[in-house]
Amino acid sequence: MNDAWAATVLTLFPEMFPGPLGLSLAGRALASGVWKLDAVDIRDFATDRHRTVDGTPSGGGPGMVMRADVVAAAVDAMHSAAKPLIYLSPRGKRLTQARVRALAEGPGVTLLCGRFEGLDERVIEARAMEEVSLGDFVLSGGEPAALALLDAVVRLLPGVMGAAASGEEESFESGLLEYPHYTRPQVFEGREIPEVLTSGDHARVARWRREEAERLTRERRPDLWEKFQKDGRKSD
Ligand code: 9WO
Repeated sequence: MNDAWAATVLTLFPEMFPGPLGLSLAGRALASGVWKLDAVDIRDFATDRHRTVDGTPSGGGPGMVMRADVVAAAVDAMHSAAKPLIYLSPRGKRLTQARVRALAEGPGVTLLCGRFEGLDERVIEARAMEEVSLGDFVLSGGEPAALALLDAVVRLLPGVMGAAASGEEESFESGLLEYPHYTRPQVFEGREIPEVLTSGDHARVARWRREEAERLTRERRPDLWEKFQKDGRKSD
């Protein structure tokens, strides 16, 4: 399948991939060629016999820094300019569902996973990398974030999740949190399924779900609620 969505991951731990993405729906889509994954060991681009990829921080301080020349060699060998080049970093722009959808609609992505204290700043600048963050926390490396980003994108690719994904996306695309979900048993530890959901009245169900999504967004994410109201006013 020539036009499969193609992910290239540059990492010091290629054995971390596909990891969980090799299972379930993403794994089946990978096996059937809906998407492609090439996990590349940055260490293969080291130039010395010790395969050195890092150095002590200039100016002193803890940890080690990934060398610009080695990272640049890996990017230049493996990255196609037709795809976004993303460095997973706590400093990055927060990933949103809209950006995930945009990535899914493109040809693929090159993801750069840092380790140690991160990359020499000069390679981030020289290769015009886009820094993306999944949230305000620090992992031991970019790989878990890369796996999460790829999961979010792959589930949106045609034929991977079907209606479930499109249904769920509406709430995020509309800027609201997901409404509550229920299924049998009818009673769980004395807690009933809300009557409206077993009423058979689809209009009432849709109204209840929208109201719940708005209530949860107001209560839990006032930032999203404020944006939703502004966007709603714009589209009025
Ligand atoms: C390591 C370190 C060691 C000693 C003192 C300070 C230190 N800071 C770091 C550090 O921030 N390492 C990062 C590890 C460098 C970039 C790759 N790593 C990473 C990416 N951690 N967390 C992310 C990440 C990526 C996307 N969204 C959230 C977090």
